[in-house]
This record gives sequence, C-alpha cells and structure tokens, in this order.
Amino acid sequence: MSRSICIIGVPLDLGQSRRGVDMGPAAVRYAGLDHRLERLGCAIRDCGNIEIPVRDTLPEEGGLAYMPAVVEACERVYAAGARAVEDGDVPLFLGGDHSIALGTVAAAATTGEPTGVIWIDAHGDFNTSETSPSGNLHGMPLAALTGRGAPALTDLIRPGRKVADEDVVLIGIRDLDPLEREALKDSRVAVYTMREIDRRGIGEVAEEAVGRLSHLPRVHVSLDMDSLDPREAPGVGTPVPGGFSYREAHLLMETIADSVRVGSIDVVEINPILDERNRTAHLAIDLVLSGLGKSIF
Ligand SMILES: [Mn+2]
Repeated sequence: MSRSICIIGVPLDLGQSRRGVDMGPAAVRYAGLDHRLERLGCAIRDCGNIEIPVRDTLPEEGGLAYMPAVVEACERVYAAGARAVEDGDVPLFLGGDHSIALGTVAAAATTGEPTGVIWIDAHGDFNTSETSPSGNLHGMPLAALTGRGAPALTDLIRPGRKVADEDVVLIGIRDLDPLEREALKDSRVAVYTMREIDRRGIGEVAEEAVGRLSHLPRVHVSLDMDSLDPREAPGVGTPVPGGFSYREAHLLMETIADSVRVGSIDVVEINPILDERNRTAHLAIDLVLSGLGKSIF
C-alpha cells in the first residue's frame, strides 16, 4: 500500500431537493479521513473543496433549472480530478450529491483508456430529463455518462459518452423509476439488484460483478451511501429500506480492492443533518479504506 490520494471535497447540493449534503465533505474530514488513510500507508494531499454556488443565492426552482449551475460545478470537479489523475494520484471525491459524478467520472476517464465504473447505489441514477419524475439531477448522472439525455450533460467536458455500457456495473439496486427500468433493460449495463444479492449472497455477486471489469486498466468506484441499509447509514438524503448490511458493504469493497485497479473513488450523498452522531461519515471512511485495500488479516 503506497498510493498517493488526493482528497477533493465537492459540497454540491443542487442535484436534489433536501438540504444538508453540501456538508458531506466536512463531516467526512471531521471523522478523521486523513489520519486513517495515512495509517493505511497512503500519502495524502487534501486539495480542499471545489467552489460551488450556495443554494440560497440561486432562484428557488430547483430540479432541471439547476442544470447550468451543476454543469459549471462539474467542470471544476473535472479540472481538479483530471489534474490528480495526470499526477498519478488517486482522486477521492467527497460529495455532495451524486450529480458530482458527471465531473468525477469524466476525470477518471481523462486518460482515454477504457475506464470501468462500479456504481454502488439503491437507485439506478439512469434517468434523463424526459424520464425523471422529479427532475432532480442526482438521478441522471449514469445515463449521461453513458451518452443518454440532455446534451448539456452528455457533452460535458468532451462530446459523447465517457464510459461504455459494458464497462459499467450497478450494484445494490432496489428502487427504479418505470422508464428508468426500461432504459436499463435496453442497455448493456450490468445490473445487480438486492433481490439477486439476497438470493445468491454478496460474495458470489461481488466477484461476478467486479470480475466483469478486471480486464480494464482502471476502474472508478462511485459509492452512494444510500446503497447501505438506513439502519447502518441513516445520514443519507434518499434512504431506501433493504440495503447492504455493514459486512455486505465491506465484502463488496474488499472484493473490489482485490480484483481491479481502483483509480478514483467518489463517496456521495452523506447528509449530516439526518445522521446520528456522524456515523454515516465514519462508515464511509471504513468502506473507502476497504476499497483501497485495508484487510482484516
Ligand atoms: Mn446515486
């Protein structure tokens, strides 16, 4: 373990409607992120936070009306992330809501090599502005990154998709909108639902899912904390019952560390206002460490 990690805070809360996820980066730093990464043997550089417009300074419409502000923020996220990738560092992005992935995955794929994406989430995040019931942008990043939806999102940084369908796996899914479900079924994205994980066990599913990407030179891990059961991670904006247990989430991250080359990581949707004594932020750090190779024995 001698990896160099660049911490990039992204206090973006414009992709969804509940307040509080903008405090995610502070909560994770306060929970001791840098010390715990250092103990793992990583070299740490904290690059601070990306500048994000304060929600209260914008008109109150929300939803799609925030697309220009989210795009502009994600261009800055991309710039910071691409610099880290070019320096040979592993960018660790602290959200913010999941719309930050429009910038983080573009940065992960900036080398032009095929880039795998492991998207760990209760939701599909595969809506477009046409299919989304809410218009919230945090439900759209994976669609846009694979080339679907509004050109302002699909052509962010450079025209067209940032990752190929077959290089994306979605794990932990238990809440899809009707048209989103159809779009996923029509795609070549591999989807592993909680039902399948209940039936086959996370060990087998994680090995199969992650194994799909083991031939790729680099993999981006996008960890939405709402993939966990709300009993484990109460501090998230969009909780859905029936998620990962503590050990299931760790085994998934450990399998990732064993099987692919993790080039960049997001940890998103932590909402300290809804949390209990910052335990969701502590859990997020535990899981990031497992994804970077921390093992029990
Ligand atoms: Mn998500």
